[in-house]
Order: sequence, then C-alpha cells, then structure tokens
Amino acid sequence: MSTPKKVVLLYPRNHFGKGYHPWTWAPLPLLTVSAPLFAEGYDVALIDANVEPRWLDLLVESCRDSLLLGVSCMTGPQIHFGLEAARAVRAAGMKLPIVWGGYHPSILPEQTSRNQHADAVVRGQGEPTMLELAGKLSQGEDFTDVDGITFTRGGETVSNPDRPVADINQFPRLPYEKLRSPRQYLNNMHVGSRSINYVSSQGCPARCQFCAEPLVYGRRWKAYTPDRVLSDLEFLQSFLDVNGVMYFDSTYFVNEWRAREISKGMIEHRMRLGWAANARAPQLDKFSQETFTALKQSGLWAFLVGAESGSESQLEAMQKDIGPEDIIAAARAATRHGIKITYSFIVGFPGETEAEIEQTWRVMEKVSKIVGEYNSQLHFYAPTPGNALYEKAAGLGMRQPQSLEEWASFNTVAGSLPWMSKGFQNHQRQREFYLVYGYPSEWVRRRASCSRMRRAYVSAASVISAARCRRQFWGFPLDWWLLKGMRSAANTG
Ligand code: B12
Ligand code: SF4
Repeated sequence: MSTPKKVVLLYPRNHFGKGYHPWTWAPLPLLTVSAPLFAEGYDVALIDANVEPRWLDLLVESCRDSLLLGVSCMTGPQIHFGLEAARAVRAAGMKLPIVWGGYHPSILPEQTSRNQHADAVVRGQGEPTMLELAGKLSQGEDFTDVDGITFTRGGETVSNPDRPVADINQFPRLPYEKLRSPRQYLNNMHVGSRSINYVSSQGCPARCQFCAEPLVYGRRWKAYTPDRVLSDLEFLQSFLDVNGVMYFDSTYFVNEWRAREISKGMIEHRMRLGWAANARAPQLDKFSQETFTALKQSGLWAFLVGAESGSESQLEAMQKDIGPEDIIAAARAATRHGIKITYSFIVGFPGETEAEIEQTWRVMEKVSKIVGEYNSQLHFYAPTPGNALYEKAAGLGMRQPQSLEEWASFNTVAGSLPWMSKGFQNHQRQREFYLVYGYPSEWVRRRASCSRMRRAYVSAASVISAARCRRQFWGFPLDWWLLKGMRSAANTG
C-alpha cells in the first residue's frame, strides 16, 4: 500500500469570543508553509478555524489518511485551540505526528516540544523544514535528523541545528486558490472594498525588546523582489479581482529602492490598488520626493507605524531606536506628501510611570494635530515571551507559564498584569475617547452621516472632547459615561 502524500495544516482560532473578528484575514502561515508542498504534489488540507464553524470535525476527518498535522500558533488563544485540536485527533485514535510552528513554538521550542501533543516543533521559517518532514514521512522514514526542529523523546529534548534562513523568492506563489471559499477573505475596508492580506517580506532588522521578530529571525530581513511582488499582485487581481492590499509584513519599507520599484511597477501596470504597510518612523523623513510620489500614485493609503511610546526613556528602555521627534517628523513627512499615517501606541509597560504615559498622550495629541485627525490606536502592553520586557514584567509579579498547557490559559491581553488595574485601563480608554472625538477621523465623520441619531451623537461628543483636549482637563468624566450610553443607543438605533 502506498503512503498517502497528504498533510493537514491548522490555523487555530485567534480569539476566545463567540463572534468572529470584523476582518477575515487569509491564514498566511498556512499559505506559506503549504506552497512548496502543493508544488511537490502533496494534497494539503488547509483548515482555518477562524472562518470554519465545523473546524474540529473537519480536522479529525482530514487527519485520518494524512502524514502529519501541522499547527500554527502565536502566543495567545491559538495555543488553547491548537491543543484542543491535538487532543481531538488523539482521542480519535490517530497517531500521526503533530508538528507545531509559528512564533510561539519558535520562541519556546523546548518547552513546546515537551507537551505530549507536540511530536516536533519547527523553528522559524517553515517552508523548507516542512517539505523535508513530509518527504521523510511519505518515505516511511524517521524525521528526527531534520534540521530546524526540536523534539522530545524518552524525556530527552533535542534541538537539531538551525537551518539558514532561505531567500523567500525561491518559494512558490502563495496558493490562495486552495483556500476554502477564497472570496470570504475579501474585506471591505479603507484600502479597498475588496481587500486581501498578503506578505512580501519576513523578519525585521530592528531590535525592539517587546517584539518577537528579533527572536525568531535574528534581525534578518528577507524580501520578495519587486518583480515577484508585482506578479503576485497581478495574480490576486486576476484571481480575486482585489482592489486593496493589506501588507502583513512586520516592516515593509526597509529598502527604499524596493518599495519605490514596486510602486512604479504598479503604476506602469495600471493596477489601481489601495494599500497600506508597516513602516518605521525614522524611515519616512529620509525618503526622496521620487519615492513619495511613486508611493502615493500607486495607491498607498497609509503608513502604519509602531510608535509605541511618546516617552524618550521608555523608547530607550525598549531599544526602539527612535525618539519622540522621529514620530512627529514622520507625521509631518507623510502629511506633506498627502499620505495618511496611523500610529500604534502602547501604555502599561512594566515599570512605566504616570509622567511617561502622559508624554505618550502628548505625542498622540501632537500627531493628531499635524495630520488633522486622530488616526492612532491605543494598546495595552501584552507580554510575549523571550524578551527583556517580558523578564521585567515577570520581575514585577506577572505569572510566568511553565508549559504549553499553561500558556493556553495565559491572557496576552491586559487584565492579568499585576500593575494594570481596571481603573487604569478605563482612564486610558477615556483619554482615547476624547482624542477620537476631539480630532474626528474620516471614518468617524463617515459613520456620523449614517443616521440623524449618530450625527447628533458625534456632534455632542466632538464639542465636549475638543473642549477637554484644549483645556487638558480629564476629571469628572460624567460626560464620558453619558456619551457612551448615547453611543450604544445611536448604534442600535
Ligand atoms: C496579522 C497578525 C495578527 C492577527 C492575525 C489574524 C490572521 N488571521 O492572520 C491578529 C489580530 C489576530 C493578531 C493578534 C495578536 N498578535 Co499578531 N500578528 C500578525 C502579523 C502582523 C502577521 C501574521 C502573519 O500572517 N504573518 C505571515 C506569516 C507567513 O508568517 P509566520 O506566521 O511567521 O509564518 C512563518 C513561520 O512562522 C512558520 N510557521 C508558521 N506557522 C507554522 C506552522 C507549521 C506547522 C510550520 C511547520 C511552520 C509554521 O512558517 C511560516 C513561513 O516561513 C504578525 C507579524 C508578522 N509579520 O508575522 C503579528 C504577530 C504574529 N502577532 C504578535 C502578537 C504579539 C499578537 C498579539 C499577542 C497582540 C496583542 N497585543 O494581543 C495577538 C495574539 C492574541 C490573539 N488574538 O491571537 C507577534 C507574535 C508574538 C508571539 N510570541 O507569538 C507578532 C510576530 C508581531 C510582533 N512583531 O511581535 N496578530
Ligand atoms: S520595528 Fe516593529 S517589527 Fe521590527 S523589531 Fe521593532 S516592533 Fe518588531
């Protein structure tokens, strides 16, 4: 009897809530890992539990005649659902190897591999390692000599040598056509009414001490060439008629020449795509006029910038290698060239003082003034393992999970951190609310035009919020509670 060349890949649910996320993103980890397998003639079942209500039944059925089950996960709820999947497969009496990959297993390979439901962990880049693993299994061979994996056998944990990070241009195009109902991954959003997610690079050269990138890719950045990106975009347009692309690259603009050439090619090929991608703040001020012109003309909707903090000392502590002045200069540069810029800020870092948080609010307000709207996102610090900030958080009393099972119930979203009370979070949300309505964005204004109720709500909230921002007065937030009540009524009305 010949061994089936079939592999099952699971992208577990990434949140605990009952409903699904407002955007439906294509599971890029499954697409990247499966691309070489499809090219080598494997039958690969891609199961995205975020869109598939019957994902567990489907998974168990698919595993019956397969060589291996691959589970992708980042730190967070995906571990919980990945373990649920593994238990179901074992409960159904199947012995196929279960292989874990993605950021969390790559950062904690030994700990992950010690779980009874992890037969191997693939560290870092998954494409070549998975292909070799599947090849060994399809030949009925042992896989324990494959480079880039960690496994535990008979109580002993073994980490095989690292695999050099390969040039991603050698991997085949992402097989979006193999997803179940690929059209469900088109989102109606700011970059386009039929937008899809895509990734054109891997890793990041920076060294931020709260981030997973330096840990997994060792500050190396590998990127598709402009020709490769253009050919992928052409495929997405012809296959799915996309008119918007959200780049999931950790950082897209590392090489100014590459970014400019992609944009020039989009213009030449008359692609008419809206797009947005991550940038580091200090890059923007250095781009040439020619680059900005090409980016804008090719449909760049916004630079997405991880600003993190407005405090010099916090930025230094996290080794962000930028200062508040870079954040402000980036807002000026983007605005000067008529391109939107959106920032992500974080509060609640371990050991962060009230004065430092206040500096973040000041910078958030300053960039809102420059760009003429509040276009940022406020996040609470969520610890992920393996970096200096995580160690600092542990030093301040944060529970440190000791096994994959314990990680399954570890809440990466604020709430479980000893120094971050509900009161603190409420206060920050309230401050953000005043910025949202004090500097209403295009999105807020568009929503206001939907109904009379909403218009009345947005006008009232804007007048009060603008006055508070002017006076820098945040006490007695009675208006906040009233407006929140009014907002629920307006949204349901
Ligand atoms: C999009 C995204 C999300 C989306 C995912 C939606 C979706 N359906 O895709 C959402 C919003 C849910 C999300 C949430 C979070 N995210 Co996020 N997210 C990303 C982002 C920007 C892109 C992910 C992606 O598609 N990458 C492209 C794929 C191809 O890359 P990849 O996963 O690395 O895959 C390669 C390898 O890892 C490996 N591989 C992956 N899976 C598998 C499986 C097998 C079997 C094998 C063999 C190999 C393998 O092979 C692939 C190809 O080489 C990444 C940054 C990035 N650029 O990756 C952050 C990132 C993954 N997120 C991160 C974080 C911190 C979070 C949050 C904790 C943030 C928060 N504060 O809450 C939460 C997690 C909680 C949760 N809800 O799950 C971290 C990961 C940290 C960690 N320790 O896991 C990242 C790396 C950001 C960063 N730079 O730190 N995120
Ligand atoms: S710039 Fe962004 S992706 Fe790169 S290391 Fe810093 S936080 Fe991570």
